[in-house]
Amino acid sequence: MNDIKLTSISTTVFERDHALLTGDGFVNSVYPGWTDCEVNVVINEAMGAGFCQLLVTPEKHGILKGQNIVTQIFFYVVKGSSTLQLDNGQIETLTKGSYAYIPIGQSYLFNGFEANTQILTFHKTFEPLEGYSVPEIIVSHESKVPQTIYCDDPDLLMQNLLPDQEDMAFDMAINIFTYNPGANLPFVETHIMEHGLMYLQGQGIYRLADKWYPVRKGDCIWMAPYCPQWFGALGTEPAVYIYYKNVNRFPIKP
Ligand code: UGY
Ligand code: MN
Repeated sequence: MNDIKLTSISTTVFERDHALLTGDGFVNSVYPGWTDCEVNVVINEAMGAGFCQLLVTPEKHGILKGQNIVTQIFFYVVKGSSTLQLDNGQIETLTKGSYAYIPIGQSYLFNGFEANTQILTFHKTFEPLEGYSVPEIIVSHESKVPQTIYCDDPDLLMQNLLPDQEDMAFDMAINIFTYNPGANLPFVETHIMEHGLMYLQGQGIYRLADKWYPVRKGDCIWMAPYCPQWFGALGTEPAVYIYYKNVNRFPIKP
């Protein structure tokens, strides 16, 4: 029998208040200043989001270069490695699990990529807060960030990659959430904050609004403000995702 390929099948879902982006529908875009790389705009204002989430796959000689004027960028190395050069001439080597937060007013230059490097980025227009200055650059690695117990459940472990809870200057949080096998969110969350996330490991079931989706490593999700959300981990290894959340700014401007 002939092997018939059904090209009309996709696991991607797009709803008014959430989306599941599994990568099967990605079509490359171009990002000015980023050369010799595949850029997938996974989440963007065009779909109703208040931020952007990109997945970048650079060639070895690719370059990601830019200057942040009104939009801050968080870079996370999903796999591979690269070099990052900052405004002050400082040069950093980033490996899997490394991250760099580049605030407004700063430029960046990533190059020297290892083969098959993949970089996840979150972009948010910075909202200044009276009495606070713009945050500083942060370059670190997830292994340096302690895991804390979430909602009194020792099987739910949270890492805050940015110091948004100690410093109101930050208007975005980027966290890594680890669920031990069988662990789940203790209730269906419904909140003003928005999320963009990517699975780094494992699998489970995500409830978004009134729908239930199987999710696994590599999948990305957008959750609009007030989208009811719940996750339960399945399988034998921990389920891990990195996610964005807008924080520290009351939605009504003074
Ligand atoms: O921080 C959060 O709101 C997080 N608990 N939400 C989520 O994982 N969907
Ligand atoms: Mn949430």
